[in-house]
Amino acid sequence: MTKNETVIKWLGEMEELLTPDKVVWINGSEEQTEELRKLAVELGELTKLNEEKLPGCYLHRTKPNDVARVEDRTFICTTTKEEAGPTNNWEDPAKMYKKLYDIARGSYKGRTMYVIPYSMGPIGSPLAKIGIEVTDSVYVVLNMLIMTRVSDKVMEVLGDSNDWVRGLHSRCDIDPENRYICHFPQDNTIISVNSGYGGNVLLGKKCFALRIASYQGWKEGWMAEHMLILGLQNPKGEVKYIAAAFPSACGKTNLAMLIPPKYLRDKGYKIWTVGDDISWMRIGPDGYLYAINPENGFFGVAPGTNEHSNFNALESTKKNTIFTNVALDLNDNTVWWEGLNKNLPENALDWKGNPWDPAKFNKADKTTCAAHPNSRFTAPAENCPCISDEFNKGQGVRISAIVFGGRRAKCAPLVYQSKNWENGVFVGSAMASETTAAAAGAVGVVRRDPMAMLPFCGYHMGDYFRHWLEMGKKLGDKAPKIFNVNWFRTDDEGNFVWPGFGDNMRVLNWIIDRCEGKADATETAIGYVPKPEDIDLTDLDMDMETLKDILTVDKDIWTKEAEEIEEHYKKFGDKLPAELRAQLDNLKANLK
Ligand code: OXD
Ligand code: MN
Repeated sequence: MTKNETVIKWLGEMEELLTPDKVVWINGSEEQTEELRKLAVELGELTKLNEEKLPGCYLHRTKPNDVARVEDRTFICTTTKEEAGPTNNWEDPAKMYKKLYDIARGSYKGRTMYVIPYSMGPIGSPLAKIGIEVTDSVYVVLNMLIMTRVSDKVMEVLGDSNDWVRGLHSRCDIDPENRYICHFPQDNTIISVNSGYGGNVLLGKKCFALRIASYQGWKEGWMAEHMLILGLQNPKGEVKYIAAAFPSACGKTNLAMLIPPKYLRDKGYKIWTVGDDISWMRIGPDGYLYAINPENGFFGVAPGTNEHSNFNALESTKKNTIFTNVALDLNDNTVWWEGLNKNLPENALDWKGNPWDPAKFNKADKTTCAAHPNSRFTAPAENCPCISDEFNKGQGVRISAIVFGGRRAKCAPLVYQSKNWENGVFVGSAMASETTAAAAGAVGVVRRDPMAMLPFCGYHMGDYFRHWLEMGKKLGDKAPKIFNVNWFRTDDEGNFVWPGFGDNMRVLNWIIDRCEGKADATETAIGYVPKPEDIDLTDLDMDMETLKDILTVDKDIWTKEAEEIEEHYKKFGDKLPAELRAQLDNLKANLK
């Protein structure tokens, strides 16, 4: 299938280690894909759904012990522990290879080794990269066929190059005690054993496109970020692009596919989606920052997705989609999840495949849910009604603004602009979100998640901050402007003040106006905050006083915040760039 010596050698080693009965190359053709779907149904890995209502859609259930990413079993295996840094689990590469090979040895016996050559990013794009994943799971193959670009052309583009990422996935016994998701950034290698859950086994996604790619970006002078990419079109038809990073449960997919309020739609405003999770960014020949979404589909959280919260995401799941761990409505062989609609199915199986009793459903008790709270849809990006024309173009979109955000009840204002790139890196490095009642544990606990990359940065975070600063120096005055948003300010009763969802467009418009020098701002201790009159409240049931309130920067709260950032920074020791320490000192001085 290939003349590439490096590929032939590695695949030979994999065959010898895993001892499959046969080897099948995946080529992305509809014919082969259809055969694999049929096989998956025969094997009981997929259930075919109602062909009229959900054409080409299937349901999959994972083992109940295997429903989410496992951060405590995720390792960065660099030569030294120092290189992986204080925020990653580390193990010596030689020791880890031995352990994983011992676990995986012979594990494909009686099974097929599928070889998936895939491109992250449009095939042949100068911003794209190639990977090869071997797996013994048809479910993984079918998901990779949606999430990445798989085709014979990938091997043509690779030629005899050694610049490709090796990925070994073996289901083994889905044993949680022996589950490991390991990265060897210095060898371009990923090994994942004993899991069948997407985030652990679709190796193109978090493992390659973030952990390995962040390391590659550091070495090669580009950036791999946990960011959505959207295009904002104004009534003149001009489109400006924004990349935005949020920790999980802050509505990234919703923002990426936002539908503007009616009065803005009527004027001709529109949002185009380029990506909902990952952004690869490089400096283009003109000196500006360009981004591609390396993925080809959406691996989105199902619960809470409905026609009001995210019409475009829901539409994306109406054909050729694989649902994982949602409920099966036996009445019409379709799927259901909490928050899809108010019609709790009377005759359904829950995500474990057991009969589900809607009478026992209690919103506050996750164990009574029909769908697992982390149940997912794997949907082709091309299904999305607002997918950008640029999505399949390899040159990337020029990023005007980078946006950070998190859930903060009282601290961060609705939106503010950092004073410059260095100050923006400081804002990103201090990013945090508060836990909600929806998750187990105490409510309101602040978790620092720099650039939303805490679980995804493949090297020392101090070096990662340094890399951001270096990129800013290279970009100079062509650098995107950096902003921070907070949709989650609450009133004294704990209710969200800002309506969020489509109305976030009002904030995005201010951001773009700032980038174009069209909007004014007030300088505060933390950065530039909008003048209240510059956030358009047309058709919104909100008065100026309320808006002013969520734009305030409270000095006492921020003084405490600065102390917490100081604590957070201690973790990075002498790898913390002096520029960021100076930014913190500056913030403290501004607050006096
Ligand atoms: C995801 C995540 O699945 O960030 O995208 O956890
Ligand atoms: Mn993500």
